[in-house]
Amino acid sequence: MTKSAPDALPDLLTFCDGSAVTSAADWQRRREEISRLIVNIEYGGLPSTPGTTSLEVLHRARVCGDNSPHFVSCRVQTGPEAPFSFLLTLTIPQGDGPFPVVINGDACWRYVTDEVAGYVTDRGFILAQFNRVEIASDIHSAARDHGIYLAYPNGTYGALAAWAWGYHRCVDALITQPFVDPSRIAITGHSRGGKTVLLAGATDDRIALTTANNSGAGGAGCFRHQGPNSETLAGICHNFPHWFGPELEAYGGRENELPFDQHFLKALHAPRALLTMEALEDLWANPSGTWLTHCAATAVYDLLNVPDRINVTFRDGTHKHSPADWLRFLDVMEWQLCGKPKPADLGPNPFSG
Ligand code: GTR
Repeated sequence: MTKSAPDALPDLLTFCDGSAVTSAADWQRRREEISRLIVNIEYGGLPSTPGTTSLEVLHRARVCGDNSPHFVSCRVQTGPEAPFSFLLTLTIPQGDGPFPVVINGDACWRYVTDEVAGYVTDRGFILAQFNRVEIASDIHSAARDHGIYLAYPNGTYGALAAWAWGYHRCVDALITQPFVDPSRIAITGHSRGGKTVLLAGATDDRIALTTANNSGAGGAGCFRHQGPNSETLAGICHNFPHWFGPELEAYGGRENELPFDQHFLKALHAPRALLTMEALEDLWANPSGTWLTHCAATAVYDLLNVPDRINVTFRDGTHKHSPADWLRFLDVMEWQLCGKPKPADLGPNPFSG
């Protein structure tokens, strides 16, 4: 599975000064240490939080006919010092709510078909979609001369952090709305969008469930353990330098010197619900390394007595965010946030046991 055994992963339950984390109160302090390390070194920090965020409704229509969900186009607007805005579309089920919400920022990929949107509203959930590249471009050579970089010029944050900030602003705006249940907000994204939601969920306690699909390197995948044909730290920094902060690249080939690995990012979600979804033929996304970060992060969920809140699923097949993935995610959301029973089938796991 590995070319050579990786050094042990950095211990989540030991403070930087060597003392042990033994209680939930300790974990809150350790969480701050961990958050500073990984968010700053890997992602270049986050853009600052605006003083205000508002939601302006621009258009409202029925999806198809009188009894169908509402399709609402909105603008998320930050202010007052650093005005920046982007579009958010809401597909809202019939009824008065308040409804749980699923936020997805991958509108640039258009894989959320009408069928998938219907799956979300059929469960009684709002689907909230935005296009993360409105916030920061995903062109590889992108200079910091556009979008959020103009409104929030300070810092060294990369595009993943800028996109994660977009999720945070959607949450700001949505929780002010009477038709939204602020205690049941889920976020989901695929691949680079999965890396984004892991960072967004790790840094915002208002998000009750984070689901990253096939997120790989810089997401759920382990830097120290490279499964066959998986993406390396050096490779991803070379090909996508604009995604990360400037410090990460130096760890290419020196992964064992990183003061974290991706189990830190996962553990930052605890005790909130986390689901990472992997595909067994998506070797580039390092499914076996994802299993390692999952196992390591469970230590924190166990400490907090919520072992069921962290889950990983594997399915056959390749890299995609398929309708079947959405159905599995929605089953887990109903389990984690709505009191429904645990789904009977979470897929095969060739790595356990
Ligand atoms: C790949 C990249 C992966 C993953 C993927 C995607 O080319 O190497 O890390 O993010 O793109 O986002 O589709």
